Amino acid sequence: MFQKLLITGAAGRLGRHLRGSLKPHVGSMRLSDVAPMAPATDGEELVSCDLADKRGVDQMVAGCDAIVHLGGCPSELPFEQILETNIKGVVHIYEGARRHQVGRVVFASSNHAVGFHRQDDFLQTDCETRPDSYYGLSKSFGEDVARFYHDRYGIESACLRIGSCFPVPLDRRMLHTWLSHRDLTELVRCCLDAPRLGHTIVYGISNNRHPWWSNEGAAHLGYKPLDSSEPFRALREQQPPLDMQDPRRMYQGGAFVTEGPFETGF
Ligand code: NAI
Ligand code: 15L
Repeated sequence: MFQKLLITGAAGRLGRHLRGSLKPHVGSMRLSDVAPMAPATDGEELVSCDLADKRGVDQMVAGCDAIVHLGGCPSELPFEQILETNIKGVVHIYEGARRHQVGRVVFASSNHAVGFHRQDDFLQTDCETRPDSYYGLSKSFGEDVARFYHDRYGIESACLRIGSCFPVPLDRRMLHTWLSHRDLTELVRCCLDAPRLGHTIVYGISNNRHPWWSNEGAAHLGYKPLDSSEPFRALREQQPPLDMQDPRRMYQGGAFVTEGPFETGF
């Protein structure tokens, strides 16, 4: 069991959930965000920190022995914003891990690292990345940062290509991509408990009936999802389907493949 787990993005949707659900699995937690967080309870410590601030991140990481890195922009934005939060942020986290001998990082990557694969493709964990946005590029970059810090410094990582982690699937696409909160916890717990992690890529999905992704390549984690999007099928199929030629229906990334361009910085 890790003695002090750092969770970044702890004020966010997934962070708030994992803050509660991971508690029994770790000694104590350091919770960090730029946004306000609920007051600390037993075994918790709060640190306000901008991921773009290298020195601040370095201090935040000191004294932790594992990191769950959720912080950053969760959707498409102009490049300059993605650069500050997601791209600099992930490098600062791994630099902190290197400097303070943190052995294990769980990185919230995203399905948008592979979002320009077609919806009729079935992807393995070692498929080509095909980012669908600046956001997707930042996640694909983060996966490469994780690989570099493993090859060079031996820091172990799990890069979670999370599908759609919401209380329930919200639309037809999410019948394929949904990850329940309970399965998210189980997946992160498996990544923290695995005796050997190396550099692992794993899809964050529940046991959905028609998935686009296989976790065969990450079987060593022992992740066994308990939930499925199937009970929501009838409800979500009441929504009208998109046209077959609509890029949001052709590609796995859905609406992300059509976001932008952002005319900034000219
Ligand atoms: P969220 O937006 O609710 O949480 C992200 C948190 O990061 C926020 O609390 C925000 O204040 C913080 N943050 C943003 N910029 C920051 C900065 N510069 N410095 C410090 N903190 C900063 O997003 P959510 O849904 O909880 O996602 C968490 C992570 O999981 C994100 O990295 C997202 O890309 C990833 N993810 C989430 C999916 C989902 O379905 N919720 C799907 C795929 C990936
Ligand atoms: C993501 O990466 C986003 O963070 C999340 O808000 C959803 O949009 C999700 O992907 C998705 O693809 O449904």
